[in-house]
Amino acid sequence: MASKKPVRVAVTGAAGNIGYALLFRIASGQMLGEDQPVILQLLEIPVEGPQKALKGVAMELEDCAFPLLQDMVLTGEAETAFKDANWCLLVGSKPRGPGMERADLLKDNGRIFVAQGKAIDAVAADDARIAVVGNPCNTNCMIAASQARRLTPERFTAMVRLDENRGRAQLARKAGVPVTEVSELFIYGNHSPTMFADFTHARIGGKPASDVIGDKAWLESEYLPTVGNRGAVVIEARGQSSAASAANALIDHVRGLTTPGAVHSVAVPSQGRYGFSDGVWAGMPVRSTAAGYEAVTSYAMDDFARSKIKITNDELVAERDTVKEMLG
Ligand code: NAX
Repeated sequence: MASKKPVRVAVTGAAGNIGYALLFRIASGQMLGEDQPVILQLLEIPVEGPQKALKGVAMELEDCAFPLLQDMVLTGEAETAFKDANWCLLVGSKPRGPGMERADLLKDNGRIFVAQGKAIDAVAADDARIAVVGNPCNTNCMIAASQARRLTPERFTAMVRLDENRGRAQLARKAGVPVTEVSELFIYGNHSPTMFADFTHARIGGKPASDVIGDKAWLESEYLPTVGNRGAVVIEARGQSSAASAANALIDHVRGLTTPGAVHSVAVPSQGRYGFSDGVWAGMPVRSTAAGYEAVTSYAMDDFARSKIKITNDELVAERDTVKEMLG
């Protein structure tokens, strides 16, 4: 059997924590399939420490002797990392430092995504798809997409899959059932504590989750903040932000987008769906197709859900206003 043409996967922030939990899974075939060869194109900031760390990660990848890993490119140049890339996984970004305002974080990271959006549009493959993880990921994704003239906005997605996975796990735990019993739990809006984990349409064992849980107050006042603040609680416990679970969610995000028929939460250009402002990238359910994906627009939202969507939309609009001079 002739082997498949390798897929080029560019990963930024490759020597970081998420990178370390991610690259080995991509190279072993967990993201794109066990018969799909890959070439990893790894970007780190062009200074000695991160570049040295990147070499160490590459040595470990080599030492795994993964049959699917055909080649690796290690670089500090975005144009080299994204050259002919079929997938661009934008993980690297600047962490929020002590005393740093959120607006400063938005602007500092915005500059990274302006440059990377331009580079991707210039050199990535015609079928390139982009997944943004680096925070604030919805707005960074919007900034990168706004630089593109060749690649369409729909190709740029941001990750809310970790939030979906967290939301499913918390519902399963409360109901005392395996996580596989939870379905139709989708994330709307921003990857931030304002996100809306829509329990109103979620199902447990095929029945409405709210009937199975039978505790509306818990769903509204405990469940939503638990899912929304989970990242902060993990940082508090671990002293570092979620890395393995974030890498796992990115594997799920890409696998979902490459599995026609899969329905899953992805932050996409909202196009005014579900009451989100046109032009922001908002989490919502999408159904993957052979050609890409289509948003699932069939869920009717009640007043409670609409009020939650308004809060997260207002935050996305405020973020967009903060970075408006960076939008190409
Ligand atoms: P780390 O600080 O461990 O790693 C980030 C790496 O990116 C560093 O090695 C750094 O040198 C590199 N980097 C910074 N700027 C770069 C640039 N311009 N080009 C290439 N590389 C660059 O962070 P890590 O824990 O790996 O998290 C990465 C990002 O994911 C952060 O922004 C984090 O906030 C975000 N997260 C997003 C999540 C989501 O669900 N969307 C959840 C997990 C995580 O918090």
